[in-house]
Amino acid sequence: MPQNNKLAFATRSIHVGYDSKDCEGSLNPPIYMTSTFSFDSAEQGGARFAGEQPGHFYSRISNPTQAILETRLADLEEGEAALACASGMGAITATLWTLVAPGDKVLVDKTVYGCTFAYMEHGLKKFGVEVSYVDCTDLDAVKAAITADTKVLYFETPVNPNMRIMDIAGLSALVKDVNPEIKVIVDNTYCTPALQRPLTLGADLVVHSATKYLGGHGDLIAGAVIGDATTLEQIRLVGLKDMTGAVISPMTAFLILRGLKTLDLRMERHCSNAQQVAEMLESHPAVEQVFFPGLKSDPYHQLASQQMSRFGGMIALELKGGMDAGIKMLNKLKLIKLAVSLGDAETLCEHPASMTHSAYTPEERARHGITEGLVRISIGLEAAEDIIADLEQSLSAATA
Ligand code: 7XF
Repeated sequence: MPQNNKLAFATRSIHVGYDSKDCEGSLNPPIYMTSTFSFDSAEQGGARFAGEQPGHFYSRISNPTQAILETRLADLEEGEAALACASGMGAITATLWTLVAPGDKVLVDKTVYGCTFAYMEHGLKKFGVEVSYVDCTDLDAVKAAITADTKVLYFETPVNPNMRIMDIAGLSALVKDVNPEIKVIVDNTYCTPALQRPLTLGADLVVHSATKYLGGHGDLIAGAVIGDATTLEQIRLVGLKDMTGAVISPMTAFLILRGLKTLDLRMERHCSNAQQVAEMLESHPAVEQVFFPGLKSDPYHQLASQQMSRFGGMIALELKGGMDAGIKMLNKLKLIKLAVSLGDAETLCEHPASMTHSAYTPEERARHGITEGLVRISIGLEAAEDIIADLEQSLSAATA
């Protein structure tokens, strides 16, 4: 395929990194199920281990199926290089273990996915890394929190689960102005590069749970990090190879390549379904508040319009009856699955306080902006009217 960056996103999601001419015309890339690679000579093996010669030598470091996925992900996020990992947590931990040392400081937005918080709070801190939390929607607060030891600014946007939105360009410019060495890391799981490309807005690294929209079918666990080639090589050789071993399997890499072929198409449908659902919820008498940047009433609507091409497929809401009403509603769902994870064809609904964000204590949740009554919906690819009908019946049943 022509390496022509003028090809549209949807086309690149299907073609980049693989040419069937290289593999006997096979339309889909081969799945290289191998742990090791034989050498032509002892010298060649030594040169590959020393990094003096390109080529695969052991699948904990690289594998040809994984390499196709990495080329494609780097292209879609507009980065130089990518590393695919065994999970989103594998990608996040491999990245941070590579970038920080005892005494360094990591600045984290006050609300992040539960296990990311647990890793920061209990993992990094245990090894002498200082972690502090800041409201990244407040640029002055971020500026004031940066010290000489700060190595990383880390945030999600939109935030899991409360849908706050960060100004990626504003935060990146601010950080670089204070100290260009600080790495700005954005978790782009909720948007995917189909909707938002943080590297083009000034961020240094993007991390993903590829378990979600990138894979897109709820049948795998995987992650990725994308950024400049030098940092990615360090993450591969330190964070992945030596510190986590969180290597993706070739089969999983293949499944993500398959999922990526429909990423653009799927995101379009997730977004249009979510817009319709959010508008229904906003006018529903049982609903106290809807958190969705596509609503004109949402405080982040303007910012989201600038940095996202569409508003995504994730919605959070609070019911008038608080947590009790939320739990009742979850228990009344019929079509919609009561499950964590997101970005699947099936609409999934969950209760962050007791599920995805249960790694926070109740006090921490209160401090970090996660309310006990919040309900999260990952809008799937079913017909919007069927999703809406199930939500309407569950809301009526829960508030009857
Ligand atoms: O290691 P994973 O592939 O599950 O990815 C971790 C992860 C990283 N970043 C974000 C924004 C995530 O949402 C996740 C995983 N979140 C799932 C969820 O919120 O439903 C995990 C289910 S407990």
